[in-house]
Amino acid sequence: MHTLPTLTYAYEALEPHIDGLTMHVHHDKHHQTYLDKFNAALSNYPELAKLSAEDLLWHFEDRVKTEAPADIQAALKNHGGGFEHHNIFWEIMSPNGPREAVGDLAAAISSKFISFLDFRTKLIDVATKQFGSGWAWLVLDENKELAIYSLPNQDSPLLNKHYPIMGIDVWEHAYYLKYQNRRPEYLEAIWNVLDWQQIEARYQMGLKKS
Ligand code: MN3
Repeated sequence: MHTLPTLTYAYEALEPHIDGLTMHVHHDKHHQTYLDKFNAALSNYPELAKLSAEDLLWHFEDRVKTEAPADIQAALKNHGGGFEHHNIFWEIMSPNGPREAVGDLAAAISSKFISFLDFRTKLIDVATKQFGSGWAWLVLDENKELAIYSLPNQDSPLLNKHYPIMGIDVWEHAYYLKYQNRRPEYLEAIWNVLDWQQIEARYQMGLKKS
């Protein structure tokens, strides 16, 4: 059984940028529901249940598609994606941490996107333009190159063996209580709570992932 991660900071710790009520509902209700449905979908597939959510999505083609029927595949993609994406989301935010890329990732971003500011502008742009629900991602692609794109719903970069370094949730549940329809304001505010030490750690993990 997969379990809900406990936040390493208080629900209110990201205020005023991300409010405590949104964090409560997002973590305790939305994330919990993805988890419950993910575990339910795995209940008759003990071999798949042994994989981490990351590995289950990473090995979707060679494991899930050969071991589970279509309806279970769909549930694992949607709820496994929803579960893992929120694990990442809580991990890459904190009340204090460097607010710009550090270490090897800082160098890689400068090399790929000219500057951190240019990268930030591009990521906000794809997040703004994602129609309806989804996520904007910074990933390591199959060539271990940085790439930016958005995906709808809980479709995961992991399904294409792209490693998610960081992602911004643009489902309305991520911002509607505080920002209502003003997604661009949320997409500006979130940079005040992204923890680039944690994101650097994910970058190092992504470089090693195979
Ligand atoms: Mn969400």
